[in-house]
Amino acid sequence: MKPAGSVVEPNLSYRAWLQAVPLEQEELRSSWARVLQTAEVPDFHSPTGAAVLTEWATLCRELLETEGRVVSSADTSPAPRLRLVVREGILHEEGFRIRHLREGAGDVLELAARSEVGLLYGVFHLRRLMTDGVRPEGIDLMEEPRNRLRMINHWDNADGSVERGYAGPSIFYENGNFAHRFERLRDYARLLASVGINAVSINNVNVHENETQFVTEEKLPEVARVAELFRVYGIRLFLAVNFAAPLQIGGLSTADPLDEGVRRWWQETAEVVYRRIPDFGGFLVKADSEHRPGPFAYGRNHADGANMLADALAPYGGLVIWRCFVYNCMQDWRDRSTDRAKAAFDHFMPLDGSFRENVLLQIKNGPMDFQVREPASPLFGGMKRTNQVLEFQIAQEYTGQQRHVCYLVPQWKEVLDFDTQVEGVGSPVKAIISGFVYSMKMSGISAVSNIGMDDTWTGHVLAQANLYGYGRLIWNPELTARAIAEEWVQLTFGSHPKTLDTLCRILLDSWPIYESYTAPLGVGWMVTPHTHYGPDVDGYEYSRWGTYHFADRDGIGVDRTQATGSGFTTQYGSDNASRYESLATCPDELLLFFHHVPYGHVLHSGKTVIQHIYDSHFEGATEAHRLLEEWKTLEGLVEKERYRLVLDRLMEQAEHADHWRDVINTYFYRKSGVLDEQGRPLYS
Ligand code: GCW
Repeated sequence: MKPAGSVVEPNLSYRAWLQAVPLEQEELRSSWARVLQTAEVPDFHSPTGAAVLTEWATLCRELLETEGRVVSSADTSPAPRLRLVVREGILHEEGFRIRHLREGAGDVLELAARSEVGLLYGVFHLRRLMTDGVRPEGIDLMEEPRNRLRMINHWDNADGSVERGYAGPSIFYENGNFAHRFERLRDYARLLASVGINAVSINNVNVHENETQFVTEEKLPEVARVAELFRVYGIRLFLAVNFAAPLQIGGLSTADPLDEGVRRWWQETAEVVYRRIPDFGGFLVKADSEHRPGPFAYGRNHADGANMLADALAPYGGLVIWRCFVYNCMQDWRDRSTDRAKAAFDHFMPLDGSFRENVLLQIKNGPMDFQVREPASPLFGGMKRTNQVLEFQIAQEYTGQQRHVCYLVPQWKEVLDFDTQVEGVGSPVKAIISGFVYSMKMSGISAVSNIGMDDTWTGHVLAQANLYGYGRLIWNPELTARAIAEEWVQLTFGSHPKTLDTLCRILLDSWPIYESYTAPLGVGWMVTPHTHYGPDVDGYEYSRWGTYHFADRDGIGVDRTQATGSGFTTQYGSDNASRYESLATCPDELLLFFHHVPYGHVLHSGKTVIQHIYDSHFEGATEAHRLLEEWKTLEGLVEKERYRLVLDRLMEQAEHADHWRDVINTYFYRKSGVLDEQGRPLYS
């Protein structure tokens, strides 16, 4: 890292984790310069090859402050070099191997892959190794992604807005049209490729009229230009489609998936799309969910709908990613027999095995909706004969909206590591999703994007760690949250030990802190309706959305047990079902997700529920202030621009955490009448 404050570039936050930070240690720098300065290059066959070379030259320039030199593979002089090789036999199509070889007088760093995109991933990996202080001598490593589909879903609208977007307007669109920000799109594709993302859907799953047009002859040339930019970086483009498109733009009188005319319309549409974009990824569909059209209107089921689209795409190798976020959003809060958490399983389990080979069901990580804490969806492990995609949300809709720092990698790891036990102990979600437990034709992970036009991409500089971390984690779910945080800090802010230590602590503590001053013990919600920012304990309590906490003067929580509640617990494999069913074994952090208990109920921690609520909220707010103080110790170590940006956010967070604390504590004091054991103010 350059000495503090010496970097005057205005756009450091825009560069995110691809900074131009020369290696500081002289010895390290010269040993890398030795093997990287000269590159032996094969004949490349696609623009991806050119991107590989650009990235290598960028490494030389930005990390080694030297100009790279290219030689052809026919050059046999014994000078040290980086050898780029495309070779059959490397394990995975997108994997790569990096080896240090001694060849006569010169040493060679060989980067081999089966594809040009594998080489691209390899060059980005070199950047990580260099920044981490690894020396080239002795390197021998192989990397391959554990998940085949590694996707980002944009919820961007053609009018330029982003549903649940917290980082400014869309980078893709404005005023109902494509915005043609090609440079920015290229920079974005590069960021995504640097962490191994290989698929992107570019429009909101709530497909409005303007975006429905994207599959028409008129709009496809624009889509194709975007696809071309992403293609260079190994990223396939998908579109979210409106199930009622045959009605809306096709001039048909029905969208019934079994109607011949409808089937033909989608086939013709697929043909038109693939003529323009031969490697088009496929369609992403939100159907019969939150008022979106779907097959139910015609008395058909999700398999009828998904398979019809799948048949249209199959001739071209296209995929249908069909979302399982289906529930009754017009619930009557008086109706205690309906439980939203059960809905996805109830809808889709009976259809397991009836989907085409090119259909993937996309399942949100939890049964509700991206809350700060939820159990894993029971569909993981439940469905055994259907291709699956796990859906995370990088956008912090319910976790502080990129105004609060909330590093989500630890949360995602808990989901991936959750043992479904469906094939005995040792069937974690990550092994199901990667296709390891039940072989799947295609599977993977996708997540809702957190980027926009903001200079920082993500609104909060520290929220960049979530985008980075998402890519790294789904490439290899065995990486620890700490290791990923360390990589990100070093790439983004340099390797000063104090910066590394402080920022890793801030990141790793942030999710538990956010959890402790917001909705307690897994109960979720308690947010302001519609915006979902800030506390409103009863905001959704008497609404149609199925999101209740049932707090009264005696207790709180949702009874989802088989014995006395909705029976959601039975959707899990047997050991997990009984673990969640019993108060004796249900983990504290999910207690109120599964049980309704009196405020005096004693947790495994030894505290009563009410005292836990008070304590966690006082501690959480104190901790939020501590994050701010920790950041302040980095003044002078982090350059001014990003120091200020993060400082502002953390100040807002600390103040807002106090607000959460007081609203939640006061609410539960008023309901329960129980005083805080420590006599702290409850603002009665
Ligand atoms: O979490 C909810 C969001 C909606 C979103 C929906 C979904 C795109 O509040 O904004 O719509 O989930 O996932 O479809």
